[in-house]
Amino acid sequence: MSGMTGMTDRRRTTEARRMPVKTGRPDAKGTMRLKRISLALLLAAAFASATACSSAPASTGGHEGMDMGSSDGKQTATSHHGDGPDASAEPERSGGQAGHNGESSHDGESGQHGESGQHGESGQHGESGHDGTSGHGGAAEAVSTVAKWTLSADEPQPNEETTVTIRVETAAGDKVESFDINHEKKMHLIAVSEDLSYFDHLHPEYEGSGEFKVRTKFPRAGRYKLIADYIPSGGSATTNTEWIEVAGASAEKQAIEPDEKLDRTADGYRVELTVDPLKANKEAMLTFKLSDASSGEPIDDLEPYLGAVGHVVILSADTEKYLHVHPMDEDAKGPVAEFMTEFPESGVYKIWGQFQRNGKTFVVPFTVKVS
Ligand SMILES: [Cu+2]
Repeated sequence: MSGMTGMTDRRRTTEARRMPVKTGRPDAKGTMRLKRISLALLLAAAFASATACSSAPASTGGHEGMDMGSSDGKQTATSHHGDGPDASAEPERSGGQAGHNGESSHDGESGQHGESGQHGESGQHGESGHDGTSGHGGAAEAVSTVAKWTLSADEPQPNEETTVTIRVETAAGDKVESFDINHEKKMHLIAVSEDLSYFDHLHPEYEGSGEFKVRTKFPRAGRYKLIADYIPSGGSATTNTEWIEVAGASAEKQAIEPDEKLDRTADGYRVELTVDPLKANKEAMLTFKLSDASSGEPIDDLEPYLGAVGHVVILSADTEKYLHVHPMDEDAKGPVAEFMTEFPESGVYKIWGQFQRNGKTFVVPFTVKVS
């Protein structure tokens, strides 16, 4: 845990900039926002590491940009594209935001859920990350923000309720009061164990003055990565990440191996996934097909969850690349749900599909190897 607080101090300040190209610099905590350009660009950008504007519009900009690889992991570039269809609609916008439409407001909820990672809720939103505040040419004023993370315990214990507080400020340390609702929430928080065996999707509650809180439990000792997605009003979709450490002897990490077959059963549902193509830097269609695990009947009455038929979160095996994807048709009900995305580079990725039916959300994980 030292991590958390320690970092705060070192965070550097970055001011909001309006340069045309933003760099994906992780301001301190790795805030990066991507602007949403087209899907493809976005993605590419997100992960390309520094690129200049000219070369890639969405580029992550600068140098400091996304090095996602940074050891402290703080910066994740997220990209979310995901929101499929509209992605291209708002070129100047920042990543994620555009995509979502469905936001209604509820913010409030928050919270919590679970611990188990398994069902988290889902929500999504996407944003992306670079910092780009305004982006290219954007005329809008952009707000560049950072997150300061605090845990209720210096050393959270496994399975013990822990409150995570995320304070969003401008890079200069000023308060940020207002956040856009994205997929029904002001903030979406993804928590994963380092080996990606644990996944949760939480919605911290906004308490005003830029502060969000959520209570959760981390099931085992070891490191967890927390990824907060939000849109400061007037700014663009932002992703801030933080590593935390849960006390105790770490259990053995599970290897992150690609699934032999993208067909699995969870919560009584059989879910078959196809990814076409499983290649980096190409638009890839993720198609989930759901049926009742026992009867084989197709599931055609999925319910919207956070404004869409499903939400997909994708992380590279090293946790550095984070994609948040929304369905092509948010109003679909199954048995098929399609999502368009683009893997930024080859490698192993874990994909969590989140759906809701009969008032209950469920999560189905898959691991793929992208060539
Ligand atoms: Cu969410």
